[in-house]
Amino acid sequence: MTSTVTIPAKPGPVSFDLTKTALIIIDMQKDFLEKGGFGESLGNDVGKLFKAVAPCKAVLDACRNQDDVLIIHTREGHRPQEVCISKHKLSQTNNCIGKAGAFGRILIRGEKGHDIIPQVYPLESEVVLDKPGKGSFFATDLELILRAQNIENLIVCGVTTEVCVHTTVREANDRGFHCLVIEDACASYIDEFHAAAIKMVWAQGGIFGNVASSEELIKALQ
Ligand code: C5J
Repeated sequence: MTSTVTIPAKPGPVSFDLTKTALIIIDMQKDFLEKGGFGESLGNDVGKLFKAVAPCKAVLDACRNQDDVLIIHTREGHRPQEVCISKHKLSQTNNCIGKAGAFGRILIRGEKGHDIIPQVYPLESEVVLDKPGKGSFFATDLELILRAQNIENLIVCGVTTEVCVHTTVREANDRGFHCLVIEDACASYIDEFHAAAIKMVWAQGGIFGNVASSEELIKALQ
């Protein structure tokens, strides 16, 4: 039985063997999507990210229906002892990390705001990856997991498009993984950054990967 699906995408269609494919959902955490968290403390309108929630959930459900697709959720955050945030201390505006917010200490592991929003909450069987940086490969065992599971392709959703999604796609591309970014299942606080980041993925012959809509992916999986 073949498990290969072809998905219409930019700049051209992609064929993925689902046994070698993982869905990676980036940082769909309260700290980025809800008021009182990290995103809002940087002055962003967190409501902007909500348009990605329904497409992200639809993609997650479609992948859950495929027994073969490995599902990974990432969470950006730091240890309660704040020993792993030196990079953020370099920034004048990111210094809210560790401070008390509406959902506990901002962007700290174990706090309410660090957790994933209920709409796309991980199942026990799914991988949850805590990362201290923007990229999902930096200081995590993601590459080990993907290589051990013979994964070659990544379907990528989440927030924010130009920061953690893009950094992860760039890291993955350099490691030889084929990324398919789901445009409407990603979002940014800044509309033009989302548009530019998406175009950067598929432009120049798909320099970082391919881009499809959630509808295109879900139809191909049916
Ligand atoms: C940011 C992220 N924007 N998940 N993190 O700091 O994109």
